[in-house]
Amino acid sequence: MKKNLLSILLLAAAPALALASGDHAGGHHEHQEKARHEHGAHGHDEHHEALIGRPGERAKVTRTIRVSMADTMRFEPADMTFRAGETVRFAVSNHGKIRHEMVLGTMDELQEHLAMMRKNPNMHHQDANMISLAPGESGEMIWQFTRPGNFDFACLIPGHMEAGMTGKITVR
Ligand SMILES: [Cu+2]
Repeated sequence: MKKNLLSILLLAAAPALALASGDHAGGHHEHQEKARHEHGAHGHDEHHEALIGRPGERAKVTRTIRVSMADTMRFEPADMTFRAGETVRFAVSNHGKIRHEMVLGTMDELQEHLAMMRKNPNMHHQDANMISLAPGESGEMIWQFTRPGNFDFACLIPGHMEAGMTGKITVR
């Protein structure tokens, strides 16, 4: 009787185990999807859609701003004003002898991103709201500012933002 009960339990458990492992695979997949989604949101898309704006379309560019970055840990210009809705092409040049980058965001987002960079110094990141340039390199970033507010940009190479490599963006 005891043995019978045990085999019934085993039989009952078998499909449950199969189901559980199926669930596990599904759950794991979902987890990855979720993680990727959260990373994307954190990384930039949704945040920027809501705050500083969104990746711009080349056809809608109404202004080009030339930005230079240098080993003095300064952006030139370091203060910019745009109108809400404006799509801007940033033509960025690194005049230094070390890598620099220009990352758009709110100060909170930039600080958060900086903390991530500190944890993973070798992390390579590339996103629509940023441009990273090797010494002597030039590149561009097209961005649409969607709402009024006070925003920031910074170089998130370790030590650079701390040394003052930041700038202000005002959207009216
Ligand atoms: Cu820098």
